[in-house]
Amino acid sequence: MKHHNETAAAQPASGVQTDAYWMPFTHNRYFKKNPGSRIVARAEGAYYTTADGKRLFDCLSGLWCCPLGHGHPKIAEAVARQVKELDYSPAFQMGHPKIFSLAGRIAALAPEGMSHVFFGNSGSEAVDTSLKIAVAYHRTKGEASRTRLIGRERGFHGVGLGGISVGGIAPNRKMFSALMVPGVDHLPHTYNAAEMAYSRGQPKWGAHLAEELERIVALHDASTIAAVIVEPMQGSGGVIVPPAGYLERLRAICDRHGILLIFDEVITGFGRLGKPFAAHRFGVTPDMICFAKIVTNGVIPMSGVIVRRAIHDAFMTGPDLAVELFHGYTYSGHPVAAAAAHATLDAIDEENLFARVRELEPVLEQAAHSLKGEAGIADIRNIGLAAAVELEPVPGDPGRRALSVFERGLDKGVLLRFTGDTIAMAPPFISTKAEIETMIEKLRDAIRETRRA
Ligand code: PXG
Repeated sequence: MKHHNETAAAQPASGVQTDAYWMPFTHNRYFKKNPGSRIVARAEGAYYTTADGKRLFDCLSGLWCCPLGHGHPKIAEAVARQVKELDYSPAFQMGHPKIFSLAGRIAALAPEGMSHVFFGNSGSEAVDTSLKIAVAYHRTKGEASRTRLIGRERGFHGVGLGGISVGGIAPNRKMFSALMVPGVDHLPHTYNAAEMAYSRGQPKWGAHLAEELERIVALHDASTIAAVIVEPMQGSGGVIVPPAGYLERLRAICDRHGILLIFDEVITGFGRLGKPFAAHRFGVTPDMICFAKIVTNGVIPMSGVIVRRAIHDAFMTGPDLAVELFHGYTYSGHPVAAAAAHATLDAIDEENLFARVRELEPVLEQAAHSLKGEAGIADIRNIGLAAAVELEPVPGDPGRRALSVFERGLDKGVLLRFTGDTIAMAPPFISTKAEIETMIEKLRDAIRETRRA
């Protein structure tokens, strides 16, 4: 009898046994005490259905990765067909047609001069790959002393050892400090509430912060620095938009000192800012672009690094039989991921989705900024189809306010994303104007209720 009761207690209404699964970036104990509407059963278009029967609007397009909507028929068919035709092909010393053509397609979408693509499976792998290529590149060029990597405060570059080293989010770093890549320095982040609160698009203040790179170069000497890596728009850090002129200055300083500039476009790549890449949106071409997420609409994991021709060519020396780069993953260029990516890029074209993002950007901007003046809001910012609402923390209890808003959102049919006390939204490209406005009205109600509670 006792045994029976214990089993019943551990078994939530959804019938899902939650114990064995150690959930990533999740308060496991709080979640498992009451999963409520947080077990997802199905998804279609811009909506999830939870195990307890709620319909939730997908305010962050999955985790920024499913902007074409769930269950996209073209992608689903391409994946099903590929599994039957060629489910796997060895990644090393072999290739398959779809991955060669996909590399060409992605290079063609990238800014002029970026010509070759190295594939991985996650954003974290793309980032670590780009850092390794940067250091190895300088070595092949006879500048083996260029090993230092420069990241930025508040940056998120995944959870690999390279990514957390150049990343700038303390909780992701502090437990692992002994494992950090040596010789890393950080630029200051560009957020300043006093100068840029409630900015729409790029803030006007802050381009001068790029000059901090000159100080870092002066301190360490350019001959020790391999690369600077930044997210053109910081996503996980809370939709922090680059000040006008800032990325241009970073580019100029890198050029002056022979330092490679890496854009981590895991979130911004493939249309989140209304152009293929943030590099296009901001008119700044880096030396490498990391991508992931949208490339397959989140259906099958895939990531990659796009490099300038000169970087690729620097490795293509020595005897023909030599392996030029000792790096790669079992699933680099997986055929099913390649099929999903081709179908995703086809659908983006056919549905004209980059233009759709540009159409929806002012809708989201208008709606999000209409929250200004609600009690308990500290800032609202937006660019492309992304926005963040920063809430004033409950004194002495950081994160509590956003969690309450998130939970009330679930009751109202919106799946919001919160980190700290920031609510981030990046709705699907296929959203309607009305859906975006409704999302914000539900957020407004959730914020008001939270204030009253
Ligand atoms: N770089 C950037 C810029 C990212 O945003 C990664 C690398 C790592 O990707 P993988 O595929 O290894 O997770 C990311 C991931 C959020 C959120 O809510 C953001 C990410 C992942 C999960 C949640 O902001 N970004």
